[in-house]
Order: sequence, then C-alpha cells, then structure tokens
Amino acid sequence: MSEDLVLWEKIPPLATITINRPKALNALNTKVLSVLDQSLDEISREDEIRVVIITGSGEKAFVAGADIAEMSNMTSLEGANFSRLGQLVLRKVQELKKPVIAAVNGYALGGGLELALSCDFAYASENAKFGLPEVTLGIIPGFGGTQRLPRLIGKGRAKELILTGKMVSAKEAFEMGIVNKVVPLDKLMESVKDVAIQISKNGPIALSIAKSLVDVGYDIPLDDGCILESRSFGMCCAMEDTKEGMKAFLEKRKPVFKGR
Ligand code: DAK
Repeated sequence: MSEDLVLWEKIPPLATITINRPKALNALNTKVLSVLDQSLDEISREDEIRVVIITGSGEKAFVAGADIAEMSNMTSLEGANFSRLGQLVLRKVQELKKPVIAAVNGYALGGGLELALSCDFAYASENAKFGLPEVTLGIIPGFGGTQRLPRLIGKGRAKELILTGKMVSAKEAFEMGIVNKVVPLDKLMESVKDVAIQISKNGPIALSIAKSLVDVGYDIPLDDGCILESRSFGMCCAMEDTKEGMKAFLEKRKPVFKGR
C-alpha cells in the first residue's frame, strides 16, 4: 500500500514521520512525496501535536535522494512536475506552523539532504553522510538545495558540496553547520525527542511566529525584518498564551498554553 511508504505516529505532543522505503534507502518517488504531502496536511490539523520529527526507516538511510530509477524515465514535463511536487512538499515542511526537526539516521543525499534542509534544524547519527551528488548524475539539485544550503552554510561551502557532489561525514556536516548535533545512532531518537519535548513546552503560536520570522526575515532587509518582528510582537501581546506565560512567571508556576 502506498500509504505505508510514509508512516506517521502521534504520541502527543510529538508526531514522528518515517519515510519507509528501506530497500531503496528511502528514496523519494512521486508516491512517497504525495503521501508525505497528505501526512503533513493531517498533522497540521492536529492541535495536540506541537513538534514534528522526520526520519528514515532502517539504520542505513535517512533518504538517499530522489528516486533515480523513476527520474531516469521522465520526460521534460514529468521532470518539471516531479521537481515542482518535491519543492511544494518541502515548502510545506518549512512552512508548517509547528517546528520540524530532522533526525538524520544515515545517508542524506540529494533530495534527502534537501528534505533535512527544509526542516527547522537537524540532528544526525554518527554514521550519517551528507551530499548533493546530483551533478555526478548530470542533473542539478531540484528540491531547493541550491537555495537553502547556501543560506544555511554560506555560498563557498555550499558550492563546494554542490559542484563536487562529494559526500561528507556527520562530523564534517556538524562543522559546516548543516546539523546541530551528532550522536551515536542508538541515541539519535532519544536526543531529538528530548529537544522536541523542550520545544513543545513553549507557546505554540509563539513557536509558529518565531519560526516564520526567522525564515521570512532571512530573505528581506534587516529593517523590514525588524518591522515584521515588532508587528508580530504586537500580535502576541493580544494572545491568551502571552498573558498566561507572563502571569505564570509572576506567580512562580509553569504556564499552561492553549494555543490561543
Ligand atoms: N534512487 C533509487 N534507488 C536508490 C537510490 C536512489 N536515490 N539510492 C539507493 N537506491 C537503491 C539502490 O538502487 C539499491 O537498490 P537494489 O539494487 O537493491 O534494487 C538499494 O537502494 C541499496 O543501494 P546500494 O546497493 O547502492 O547501497 P550501497 O550501500 O552500496 O550504497 C549509496 C549506498 C547511498 C552510496 C548508493 O545507493 C548511492 O549512491 N545512491 C544514490 C545516491 C544519490 O545519487 N542520490 C541523489 C539522487 S539525485 C529534479 C528533482 C529532484 C532532484 C533533482 C532534479 N528535477 C526534476 C529537476 C533530486 C535529485 C536527487 O536526489
């Protein structure tokens, strides 16, 4: 069943999405992208889910890229549609109103690295490997890699990865700023869940606004970003959660956020 290509489980306040094609190292084909798209829609409607984790099935790969077998037979139109589907799904990850963390448990290549880049940040296992090997196949990254990677790690480092197509280790990826933390494979989900739980305790609307301010603000002039921040801050002042957060501080108790 195509639904099994992507599994998602909800253990509030977290949801974990698992790309589940381990025999093909979780490569992204049209069906996987479509089911991932549906899963994101379902998760976005669940208020009790506060933070989302994306990982890959098995111990070898997060996602080893877009599906080369499927792409090898595409016409120009099919290629453009496939690239657009991937870009739209990854944009949905980026714009989800809940923080999304990538738990990179192995190869994150091509579209797999691009999926991780669309998340808010990533932790990796020691065995993980990263790269954009598209040019070795005579193609270019098609799911936003030429745009998101330089924004994250700078143009020079991004171009080195994109133009060589080489793979780097989790340690190198950490040093470049692609991932925030590297842990042994058997500690990866525990580490990601720990930080996800920490995030989930914060006001959900504040999280959503802060996430979007960082993303939107990054691409506009500083002054415009600061104006956007002030307006958003003003909006926060009208929220029940803001009043609750500050009241709880003054009353020396933990806040109870309701997402209002
Ligand atoms: N697609 C399809 N199948 C894949 C795959 C992939 N990306 N990666 C691995 N597999 C399959 C292998 O074919 C193999 O299948 P069987 O032969 O068993 O049927 C199985 O997974 C296990 O792989 P290996 O036998 O190769 O395993 P190894 O441990 O020896 O090697 C590896 C692991 C990750 C180093 C190797 O599999 C590898 O190099 N994989 C390809 C990595 C890669 O090049 N990824 C980038 C794909 S390109 C665009 C849209 C999107 C994109 C670009 C343009 N537009 C339409 C404009 C994105 C492009 C990409 O992501």
